[in-house]
Amino acid sequence: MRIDILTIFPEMFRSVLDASILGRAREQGLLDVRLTDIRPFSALKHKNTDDYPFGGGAGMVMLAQPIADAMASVCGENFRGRRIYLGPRGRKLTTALARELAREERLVLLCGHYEGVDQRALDTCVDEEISIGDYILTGGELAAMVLTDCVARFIPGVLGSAESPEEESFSEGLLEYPQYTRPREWNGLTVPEVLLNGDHAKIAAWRRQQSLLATARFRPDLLAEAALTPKERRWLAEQLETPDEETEG
Ligand code: 21W
Repeated sequence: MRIDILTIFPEMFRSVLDASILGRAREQGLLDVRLTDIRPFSALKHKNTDDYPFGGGAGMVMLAQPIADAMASVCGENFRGRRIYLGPRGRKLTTALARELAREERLVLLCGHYEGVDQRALDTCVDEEISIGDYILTGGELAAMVLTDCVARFIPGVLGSAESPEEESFSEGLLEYPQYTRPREWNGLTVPEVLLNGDHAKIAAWRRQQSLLATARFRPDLLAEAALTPKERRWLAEQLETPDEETEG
């Protein structure tokens, strides 16, 4: 997949794109991320990319012209893919949306900065607006990195076979079970006995129970939609009635 990122701060992206799984995916040619600095596209003498808002008010608004020209330069004639503006009014990014975007040939991500972008650029140059959550950032760059990271995980081959995206948190609508690694005892704290005995059926059952309990405790809103068997629902209701009971092992 190719992802073009249009921004006035391309330098913000380097370490994120080079490190870890994104870095490996790019080395393997599974992901081709191209950064385009919007500023050189400005037709103004001083290469300005923003101006004061008509009608007054605080902050600056990004000019339509440099954005439209930068967009045209990366999209060319027969563009196939989705042109996305990262903005606080957009459709919320979810696992389902990331999975959907990962099937595209190309994505173009437009990052606004300061107070926003001239509406005419949004009306003519982008297909959709996506938000990463209900809080205010200083610009779309961090959101573009979040979206790139989240989408990349669903590109076939990006995750090793040991780390399939399906098995992870939210995929079944439940939170994850707690994890432990060596040493078996650390600062007087031990690892749950069930994980040390090699009984894989028992371990799977314990992890499932822990996922159910964690979800009930931290994100009870998720339980309504989660794929629980009737037996699991009864078991969980029982646990919540008698919360002190020992469930380990
Ligand atoms: C902050 C843009 C505030 C616009 C009147 C009309 C991208 C983001 C962003 C930003 C405003 C995302 C105004 C979650 C985010 C982003 C910067 C509002 C003022 N006054 N996801 N408009 N949260 N934020 N403009 O902030 O660019 S994705």
